[in-house]
Amino acid sequence: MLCEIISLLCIMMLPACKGKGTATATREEKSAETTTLSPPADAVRFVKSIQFVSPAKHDTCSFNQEIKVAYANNRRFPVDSAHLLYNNARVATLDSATREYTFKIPPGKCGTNNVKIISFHPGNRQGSILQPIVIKPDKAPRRLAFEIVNVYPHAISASTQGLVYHEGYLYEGTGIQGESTLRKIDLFNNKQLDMISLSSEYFGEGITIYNGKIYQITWISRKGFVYDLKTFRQEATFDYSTQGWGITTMNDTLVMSDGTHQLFHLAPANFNKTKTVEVYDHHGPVHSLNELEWINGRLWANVWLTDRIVVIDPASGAVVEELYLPNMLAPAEKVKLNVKEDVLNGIAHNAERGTIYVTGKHWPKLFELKIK
Ligand SMILES: [Ca+2]
Repeated sequence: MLCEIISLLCIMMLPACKGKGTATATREEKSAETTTLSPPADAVRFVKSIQFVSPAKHDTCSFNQEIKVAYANNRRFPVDSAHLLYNNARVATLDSATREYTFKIPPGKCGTNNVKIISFHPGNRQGSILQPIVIKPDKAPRRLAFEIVNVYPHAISASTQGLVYHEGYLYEGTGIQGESTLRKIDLFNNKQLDMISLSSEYFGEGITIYNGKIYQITWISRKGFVYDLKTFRQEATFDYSTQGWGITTMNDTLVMSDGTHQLFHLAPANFNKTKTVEVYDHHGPVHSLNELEWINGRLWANVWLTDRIVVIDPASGAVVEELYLPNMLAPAEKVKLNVKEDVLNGIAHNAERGTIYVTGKHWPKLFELKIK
């Protein structure tokens, strides 16, 4: 009965059906169901009448791939017709004899999407089923070519977790408990202009700049800090519910990674989560997204423990380009690093020069790259 009632409410609330409203209304509806002895003759009655044959829950498809949707009905409920919906938009109306339909997945968002069927039965009865499926891009990312246009010294004390270039200066957030800092660097004169240390309980992670403030997140403390850009004076703290890995500014939105394949949109004013984007390439979810940078309409992300930077379409979450940076350091430089920890991390964008800066944890060098 509960399923029937939830189905009823989902249909009543089309096109969007989720969250607290359903639970509240369910109680009201349950009450109505038990107190009404004879509903009006023309009222729609919602029944558990159909089930999916395909796709299976969390089946994976690609954009532009054809998907066969098939369903079966309970013999007690012959079907007059049915609507097939994809993400709550109607794809087709099926007649009484048709139980399957094939359609092409339109380009949209990666990750979880929904197929839904609403069935219509004699006696003003309706059924409804919903199946989550997983969608990934249909194309491999384009591999970017690059040239190194400058090499700068980088402090080997810095376990780079966040990197931003802003109005002539490089800002760096570093990690490790007891060693975490925020730094301002004059790259062109090889001078560290400012540095503050985080309290030893915090493992510093990504940084970004928005509206004259620096935002710095921490790994597992679920605590972030807001500093004045010029003075480095801490002005506020904020909380969030996930791990903190990377952060960047996308127009008026902060975007944060937590080491999974998800990116979270956060409102700078209150740090409330406004959207979640799932990042996929043509193989599947891209896990371990780390340091971030917003460059020319795309989100760039280091993939933790790899030499790979992925370039993400912010709307769909699809990895559209990728940059591989192996062997940036000479063997003599690499032997001084902890190979398991001191990986490529840190992306900053110099919009005036049309270049990007990359480095790694405890790397002795920072590279300026031009993408070809
Ligand atoms: Ca960055």
